[in-house]
Amino acid sequence: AMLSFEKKYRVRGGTLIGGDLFDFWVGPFYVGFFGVATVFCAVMGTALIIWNTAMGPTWVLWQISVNPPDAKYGLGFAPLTEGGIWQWVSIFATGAFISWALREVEICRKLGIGYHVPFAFSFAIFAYVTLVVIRPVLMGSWSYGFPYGIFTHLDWVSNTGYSYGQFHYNPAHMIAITFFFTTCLALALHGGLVLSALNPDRGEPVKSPEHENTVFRDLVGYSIGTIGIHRLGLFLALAAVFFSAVCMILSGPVLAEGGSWPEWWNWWRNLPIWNS
Ligand code: BCL
Ligand code: UQ2
Repeated sequence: AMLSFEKKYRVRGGTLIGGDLFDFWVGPFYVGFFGVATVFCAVMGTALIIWNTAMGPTWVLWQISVNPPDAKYGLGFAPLTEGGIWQWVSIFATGAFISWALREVEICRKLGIGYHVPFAFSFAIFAYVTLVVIRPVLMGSWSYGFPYGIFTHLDWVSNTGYSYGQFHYNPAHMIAITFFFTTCLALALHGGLVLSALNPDRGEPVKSPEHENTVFRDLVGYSIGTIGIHRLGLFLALAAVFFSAVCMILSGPVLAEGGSWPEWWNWWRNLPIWNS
């Protein structure tokens, strides 16, 4: 069913490519050139994963894995059954993610709103591309990409972490984690505050943003404000993902594989202030 406001916002135009050709909806979904591109890439990637699985050794869901090539193939194309499928899945995955972001852009243009949503999603894409393209290219081999499997990607994270000693000592990883946790704090405060104002006792009127401001002014002497909390939330979430990508560029391309994050901190231990 079409919601009452939906019709009003189904306007022509705003497309980046294809003009009017794909400018239509299927049910609630806007299609556009990039809707077609996303579906194409997603179907191709999924078909490749199923094909890879059909060649064995298992259909057990959490053990299925599409693995990157061996290090001996460097940055070249590998034979399909020796990592080539992983390379094509990566290409189609990247194609699907970027198409999805551009479809978001087209929708924003239609509505005449800001590009905050595709801008934010581009950070997630950047983190993915960092892991399977930027870092492998900087390290000289596609073998550094992570495998597409439930258990196998967990094993990759663990193995990769331990090949730099103690990964908790990675400074950008520390910052990323701190931003992730702060994001949760901010959303808990925000969700809690909004619900507390909008769900008064039975018979009581709904409370205003001034009540919301007052809670935090009484509590901590400061309110960031109703727009401010959303700016803060977006910043915290994007910074979390950005520093995650940075932490993986530091692990390998900067601090060579087999290096040690705990030992990296020796510059601090050796500062002349306490080391004389
Ligand atoms: Mg660590 C990474 C936290 C312990 C090794 N680690 C991360 C970061 C995050 C984190 C900061 C992952 C988030 C991220 O980047 O997302 N680690 C973390 C925490 C602890 C921790 C909180 C903890 O102990 C409490 N880590 C350890 C231990 C090491 C370790 C000490 C192992 C022994 N950690 C590593 C390694 C890595 C991390 C190695 C990383 O590679 C990772 C990282 O930084 O990656 C950049 C980024 C988000 C993405 C990449 C997702 C992209 C999504 C794409 C664009 C869209 C997908 C669409 C989807 C397919 C479609 C869905 C279908 C629809 C729903 C229908
Ligand atoms: C706020 C405000 C909101 C909010 C929240 C605050 C009326 C509805 C949660 C309070 C936020 C503060 C004090 C900043 C906290 C800082 C960090 C780093 C978590 O003032 O305005 O709008 O939802």
